[in-house]
Amino acid sequence: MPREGRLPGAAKTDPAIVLHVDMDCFYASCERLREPELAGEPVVVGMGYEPGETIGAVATASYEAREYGVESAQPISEALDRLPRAETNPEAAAKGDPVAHYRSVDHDFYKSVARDVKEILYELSESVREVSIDEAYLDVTDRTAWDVAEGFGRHVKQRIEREVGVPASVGVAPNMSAAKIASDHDKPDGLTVIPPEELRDFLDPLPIEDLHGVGPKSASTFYDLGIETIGNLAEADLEDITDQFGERGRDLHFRARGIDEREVESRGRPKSLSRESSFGEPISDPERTRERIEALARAVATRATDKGALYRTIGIKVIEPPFDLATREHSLGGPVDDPALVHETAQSLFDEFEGDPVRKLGVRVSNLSFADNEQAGLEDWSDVSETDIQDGETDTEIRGQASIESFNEGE
Ligand code: TTP
Ligand code: MG
Repeated sequence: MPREGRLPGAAKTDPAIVLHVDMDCFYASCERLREPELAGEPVVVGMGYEPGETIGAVATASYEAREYGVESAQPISEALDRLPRAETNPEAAAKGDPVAHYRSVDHDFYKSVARDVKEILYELSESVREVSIDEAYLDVTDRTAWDVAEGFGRHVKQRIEREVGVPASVGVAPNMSAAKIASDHDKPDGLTVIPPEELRDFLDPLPIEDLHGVGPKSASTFYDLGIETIGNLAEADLEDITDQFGERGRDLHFRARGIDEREVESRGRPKSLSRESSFGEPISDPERTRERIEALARAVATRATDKGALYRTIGIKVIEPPFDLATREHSLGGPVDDPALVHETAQSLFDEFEGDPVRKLGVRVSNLSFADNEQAGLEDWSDVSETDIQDGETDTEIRGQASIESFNEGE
């Protein structure tokens, strides 16, 4: 049976494994990196703040400082009311009264630390979506499997901690929206894994504000509608929600139901574009493999055309039972945008496997070049604010249509 919200056929694409990394109290953790004596101490990093002054706003506070009500965007003067400066209040510090260490934002230093973290992330996946200095999504579908996803997430955290020295929270889930919720779920130093079959049960009881894209304003509109949890939204009538929130409401409603078709795409130019899907049971019927190759080739070629990408190499990936992976590719004399050729080449590369039982098939174009020689045309939906979510939605629709068309085998 197709999963809720998916049209027949589209359900055959494997659930992705998406990992979201969000560094803990990032600027404060960076300060601790160069001043290890700040470990375990309340630390406040101020924007527009100069040492000894009371001007500026809190960029971030360590979790120890948050316990005293210090939070991002608060005026430094207010933070100082809650937590006086450690340096100028040695008696208070000696008595054990709460005090904090105040530091000014040093953006260049934080960027260099972030670069080291991102370098690790790029080693872990080809699809890394950076959304801010301390946050990124990774598609790790090809690097792990659900039954070992927790170990993989732990490995990511440990690598960052060991090689860079700053703590991260990691979420692993079948889509971007849920992965973001997962990384937030157990901060700091958290690791939350939500396998596909547990997604709805996980999301349902969470407060509606936990859904990314629901700020305080939207939350209060949701309360007015009697919607307090993500589960309430999932059960709500889609039309009521779009009446209130427009198209953005549609996205939120889908995400509440555990559906988010956005793909994790690296910013800038992709190195390759691929599409793969698996068969429930291994199949060897040439008619069915041919149909599937045609659908995958069409999906990949359409994406390339949409992005203005020309390709010089066309390849396939074949997984035979139990898990034997084979790849074949063919390089052309020059870059092309030729959907028929993608199909024809993929099929002829598959000829040697025809008749063998196949568990999974993929088609890839690589060696990409871009006709416009510009970054423009690549979607940029950085998923950080309530408005940005609308961009994501456009993309979802385009992708949604592509996959419905491509995988509509009527199974
Ligand atoms: P966040 O990831 O939002 O916050 P954080 O990493 O400090 O804390 P958390 O453990 O909850 O993830 O933002 C990353 C950095 O961006 C943060 O360290 C400082 C900066 N920032 C600001 O400068 N101003 C702000 O209002 C916020 C929210 C963040
Ligand atoms: Mg963070």
